[in-house]
Amino acid sequence: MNQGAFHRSVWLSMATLISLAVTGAFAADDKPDVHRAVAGGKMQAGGPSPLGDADMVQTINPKSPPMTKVEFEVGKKIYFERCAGCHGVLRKGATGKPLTTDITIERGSEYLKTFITYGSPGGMPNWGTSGTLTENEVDIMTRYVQHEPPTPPEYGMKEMEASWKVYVKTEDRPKKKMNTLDLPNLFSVTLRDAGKIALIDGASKKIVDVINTGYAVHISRMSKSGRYLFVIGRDARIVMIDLWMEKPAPVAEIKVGLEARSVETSKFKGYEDKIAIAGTYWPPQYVIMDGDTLKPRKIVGTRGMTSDTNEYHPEPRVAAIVSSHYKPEFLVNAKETGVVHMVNYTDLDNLKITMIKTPRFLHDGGMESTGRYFMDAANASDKIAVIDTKESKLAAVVNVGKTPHPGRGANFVHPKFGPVWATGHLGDETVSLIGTDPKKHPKEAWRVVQTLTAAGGGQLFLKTHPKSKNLWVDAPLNPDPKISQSIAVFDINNLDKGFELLPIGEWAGVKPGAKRVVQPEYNKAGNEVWFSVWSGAGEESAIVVVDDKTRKLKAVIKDPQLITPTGKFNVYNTQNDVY
Ligand code: DHE
Repeated sequence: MNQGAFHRSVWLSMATLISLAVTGAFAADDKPDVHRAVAGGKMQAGGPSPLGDADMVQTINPKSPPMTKVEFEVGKKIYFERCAGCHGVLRKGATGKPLTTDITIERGSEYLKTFITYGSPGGMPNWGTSGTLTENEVDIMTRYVQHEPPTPPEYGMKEMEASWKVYVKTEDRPKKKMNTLDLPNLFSVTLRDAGKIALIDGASKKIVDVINTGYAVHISRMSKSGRYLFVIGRDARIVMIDLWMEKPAPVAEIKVGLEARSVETSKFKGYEDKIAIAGTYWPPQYVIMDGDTLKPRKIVGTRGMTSDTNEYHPEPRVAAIVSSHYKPEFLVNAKETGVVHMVNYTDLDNLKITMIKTPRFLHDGGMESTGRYFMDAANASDKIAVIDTKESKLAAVVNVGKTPHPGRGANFVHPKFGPVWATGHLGDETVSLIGTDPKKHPKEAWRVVQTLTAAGGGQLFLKTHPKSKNLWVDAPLNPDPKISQSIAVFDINNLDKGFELLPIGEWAGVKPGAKRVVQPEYNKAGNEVWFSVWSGAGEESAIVVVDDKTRKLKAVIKDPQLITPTGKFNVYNTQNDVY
């Protein structure tokens, strides 16, 4: 194994292990119980999939080892809680290997049991020896994966319409802002395990409101005008909040599927706030909605052929969605097929979609500084696809480190190479800087111009601001608490000097806990950076605010309501793609 591959497997398996070590979701006794699989209240890195609760049919295959209905239900629950994220709902494989019955039955029970118990250097966690699964549960999983994968139900227009609620009709909403909040400097903070978001005022650092949103809330996005806030949870519930109301409150909501991660709204001139879109992991599809009410208008499935081998994939999950500034289009990542759907939203009856071929396993990404090129991470392919939103085509594919995970990435002007966009990596300690100016710096464009060494692998997000000289890189999934509880900060004008490691978790002054430092986010002025100090649901968490210029502690936001804060979305920066 080369050094990079070694690092990757160590980081990935270690990252999963910490999450399992702190999860402790399974009690010591051996009795199978569907409900014990729920991670209730304890900490998890990835969120458990809500699909485990969906009704599915057990198919009996005479070649598979027998299992009772109860055992099958336990297996299903554990599979969706623990395995589906990597191996896929239908077990076709993604980050993890395929586990279809043609493979598993041939491998046989003994082989599978060893694998599940001890894990593998390739990233499979040691579910048995870590104590996460009991011996009996390992046995159940060994048999479960030799049965046909049950398929969760479809979810179409009928179900969406039945879930759709408008709390305040468009005509009954305020015609102007009715509160004194400084909206551009308001933050929407994900309170993941509480199923809520907190609105926090940027200047006073006070919680203005806490709003129920959905199970394992994932991201917030802003409408182009800065008025509407869209929040989506893993349960695919979208809550649309009107920030102009006297007290910001939900005005509409909908459940768009059984499991989801992404929501976005139209940003092209003339279409501001008009259209919304959400993508789902299950069913594999996206839905276009009215931007003011969330009324579902058009559903598009992503099932289809893979970009490289042209094989049918039944489950291309929808990962990041971004809104074009150059055309009335959304860019939708179909993860497993490696296809970006550029969806023109001007005529939903005669829908035009440009299908862009990219490497497979698209996950997250963001715009470079001009807003023309979408820098799109194909994470398990270790590549960044560059999509030209003006020409609607692939501009380049850039090889980066192991498992890039940029969030939306970070844009700054490199003192030597001009404008660059940066991504960190889950699988190694590097940060790749890619040149993004094909006009003035053609030699550097779409090339890694410099690779920085940050504190360690397990990075999730990095951030800077047009007014800042700092690049902040987190590593919340690093196995070493010294690293996961700190932030690495680079001086953009002196990148060769290396990073300074700031002990943000310690600065938070919270009670013992995982204290993972996650997702730097700037205030509107670009002179403060906010970090979540993320501990378990029953533990104390906080938000730490650092002065960008001095890199000194400015404030700690603590409140019993701040349960598992993770993502933070400054209204102005999110609205205008400032990152
Ligand atoms: Fe995320 C963004 C998927 C786990 C915090 N996450 C995204 C996006 C996707 C995604 C597809 C991009 C959305 C977009 O731009 O439209 N996340 C997933 C997963 O599939 C994964 C790996 C596993 C899971 O079970 O969900 C996962 N994510 C997590 C976490 O465990 C994090 C750290 C904590 C949490 O809140 O759950 C987490 N993800 C975030 C955040 C963003 C995000 C904060 C938005 C970053 C930004 O700056 O835009």
